[in-house]
Amino acid sequence: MQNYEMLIDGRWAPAADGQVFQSDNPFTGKPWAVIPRAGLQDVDRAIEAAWAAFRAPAWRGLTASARGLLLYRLADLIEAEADRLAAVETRDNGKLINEMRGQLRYLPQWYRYFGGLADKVEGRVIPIDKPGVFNFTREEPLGVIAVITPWNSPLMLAAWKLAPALAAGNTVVWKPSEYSSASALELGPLFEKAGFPPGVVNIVTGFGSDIGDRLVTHPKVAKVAFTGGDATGEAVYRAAAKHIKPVTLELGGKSANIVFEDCVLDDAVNGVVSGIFAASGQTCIAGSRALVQRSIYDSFVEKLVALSKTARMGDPSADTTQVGPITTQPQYRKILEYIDIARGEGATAVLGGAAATRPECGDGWFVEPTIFVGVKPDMRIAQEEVFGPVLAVIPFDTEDEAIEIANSTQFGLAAGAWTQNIGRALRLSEKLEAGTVWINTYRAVSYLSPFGGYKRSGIGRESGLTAIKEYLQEKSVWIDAQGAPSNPFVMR
Ligand code: TXE
Repeated sequence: MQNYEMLIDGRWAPAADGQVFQSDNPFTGKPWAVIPRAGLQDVDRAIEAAWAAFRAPAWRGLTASARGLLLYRLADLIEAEADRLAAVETRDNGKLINEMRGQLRYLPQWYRYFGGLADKVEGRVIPIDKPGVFNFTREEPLGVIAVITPWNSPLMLAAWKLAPALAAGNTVVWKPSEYSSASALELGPLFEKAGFPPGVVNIVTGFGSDIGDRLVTHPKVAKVAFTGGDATGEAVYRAAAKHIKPVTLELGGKSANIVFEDCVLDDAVNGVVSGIFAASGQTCIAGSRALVQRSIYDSFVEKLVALSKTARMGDPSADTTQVGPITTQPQYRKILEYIDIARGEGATAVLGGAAATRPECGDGWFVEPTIFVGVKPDMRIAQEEVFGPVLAVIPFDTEDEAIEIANSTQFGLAAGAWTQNIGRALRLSEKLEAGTVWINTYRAVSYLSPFGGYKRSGIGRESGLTAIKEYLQEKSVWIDAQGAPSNPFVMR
């Protein structure tokens, strides 16, 4: 068992009341780490530390360029430790080592990109319509940001928030998921090594039910940046509203992967498989609905099943494994429940449809890659996020019908389409109600490109130039250079 401590105000410490919890390895089904279970006292201390650090000259007095440099150093340190951090994530959340290694090797780019952006945040001089008055704007940080992250891509989704928040000059209290806290605690020392002053980044571990509300509602927290489920996101939004706090929310989806008869069939099959079975479907952008044009429906489903059948399940730390375990036991149960719901609604599993009991799955929490046909767009299996390796296949006849079905859920995180017709690609890019539209590709993200949800999939954008605005507020400054007397009883 590995024992961890939390990072509060530059010091490593257990929870004030000594509470801990165990983190399980989803492949062995056994605990491997002991994590501090923070209580309200710990959260308060972390927020106070972040509040003080926000005002202290050691952080506030840094030039934006110097702040950027800290992020660059952090990026280099992460790069040097990427494979080790990836192994920790795989042990803790059961995702494939190949996937976690790829994420960890890529994520320094977020810290570099926003580090570079730190000193390019500029105000404006307004050609104001009042003679003798000078009006300009300042872009200022908000203060303490509560960063709340999930278990599926722990350090990657944290980087999407930490990098712009810190580049903009804020300080942070970060609560990773109770199912994947270890990698956050392994990352902690790198902030110190990079030279971030104590209290600028605090990491508290524990349960959303114990400390989530306090993090969100504490009066000294200026903003909440959250990725997680839509029900929790709604609770966070509601709690933040009590104090009129801004939020960035990324809440998952029910993304459609649309296959037209004019596609390159093998590419589309590959894309649909990658959309739903990579990461065992535990991604916010999972293409969990495949909409397939009726003229190619039978041949497409046949090829889809044939390829999906070949997926190698097993130990996520083996390079050759393609489908790993489900990260949490509640999630495992939820997926199996949805499989029952789909059957109850009249859908038919043409592949999988059960827990995986293959010998190579050991005692892990595995679900067989599952493909449902006979799905109607209004069924729960086609409307609700499962967050597992469960695909709903729905036929359509025309482009308009495909668009209508794709847009018929309350979510709008992403959508994919497979077509050789450029006109159709352009029409889809306009008509699909989703924050990301992929044509002839799927599951591509970059630090350069904005990411976020339409509709119930969330509020705000992460990555790309505009993301830093989520962590800034604009101030308008007026200077009267003329000093002319004016009537105090009317507006100037
Ligand atoms: O997520 P939660 P869970 C979806 C997916 C999954 C479902 C539930 O459908 O089945 O969410 O997963 C913290 N105030 N996604 O229960 O609860 C919690 O401790 C403040 C989609 O694991 O959303 C964790 O740190 N915070 C998703 C974080 O919220 C609270 C990724 C996310 O946990 C809180 C993961 C509260 N009241 C799951 N309650 C995506 N968008 O990628 C909990 N938390």
